[in-house]
This record gives sequence, structure tokens and C-alpha cells, in this order.
Amino acid sequence: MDARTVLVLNGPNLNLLGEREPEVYGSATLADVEALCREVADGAGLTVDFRQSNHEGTLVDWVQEGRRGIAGIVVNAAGYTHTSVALRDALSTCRVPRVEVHISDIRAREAFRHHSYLTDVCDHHVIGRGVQGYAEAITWIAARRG
Ligand code: CA2
Repeated sequence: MDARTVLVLNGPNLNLLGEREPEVYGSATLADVEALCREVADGAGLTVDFRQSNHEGTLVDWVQEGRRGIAGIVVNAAGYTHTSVALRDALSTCRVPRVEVHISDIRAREAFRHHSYLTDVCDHHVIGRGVQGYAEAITWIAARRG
């Protein structure tokens, strides 16, 4: 990773995107999301390091890897959004722009999804815009670089 890298992190079960619950998450697969991110980043002169894990500690390790010296971090922590103080603490140590993304509108869903531990340690939020939200997040990071 270098100063032009956007680290895109995806949390648990997002590897199943496109396989179930299309009414909530749409029909795009995570591979489609990765291709979209690469296309948008490429157009902005950036590169994407796209990762997914079902494990909280792995996500924490990856946030730490990207905490300085890259263009920014885009994070859809999935279920850990609503539970993980560890991920919040890792993001709070970052010196790079952080964007929280959710495909669905977590504010309009079950009450347990309304709170995010990550919101106030991220610099920007794209919520409920479908997978296009990832593109918006990368565009925001690119614009912020100037
Ligand atoms: O809307 C989002 O992007 C979420 O982060 C997705 C998480 C959910 O726990 C958050 O509240 C909101 C769930 C990701 C699981 O992805 C699935 C994909 C296909 C089928 C079922 C789940």
C-alpha cells in the first residue's frame, strides 16, 4: 500500500452479497463491488486494496496496516458496526480519512442496527445508497486529496 491506495474493508457475511436478501442488499456480488471500486479509483488516479473478513481481529489488523501513509480507508464493517469497540478503537488511531459505508439504510431497519460504534471515528458516511455507496466513498476520498 502507498499514498495512492484506498483500503476497502468488508466485514462478516459480505462475501455472500448477491446470494441472499436481494431486496435488502441488491443483486451485485462482492466481486462486482470490487470491480466498481477499482473502476472509480482508477478514474481518480488511485488504486484499491479490497479485502473481506468474517473475523473481527483480522479487520482490526487491517485497519492498523492502513492507519497512516495511504489515501484513505473505506469500511463496511457489516455486523461488527453494531458491536465492535475494538474496530472503533483501531479506526480512532488512524491518521488517514475514513469513510463508513452501509449498503442498506441502517437507520430505517431494526433498532439494533441504528447505533454504529464507528460513526464518530469516521470522517464521512455513505449510508443506504446501495453498492454505489462504495463508489461515492472513494470519490469523496479522491476529492479530499485535491
Ligand atoms: O447495509 C450494510 O451494508 C450492512 O453493513 C450489512 C450488514 C448488516 O449487519 C449491517 O447492519 C448493515 C450485513 C452484511 C451481511 O451481508 C449479507 C449479504 C447477503 C445476504 C445476507 C447478508
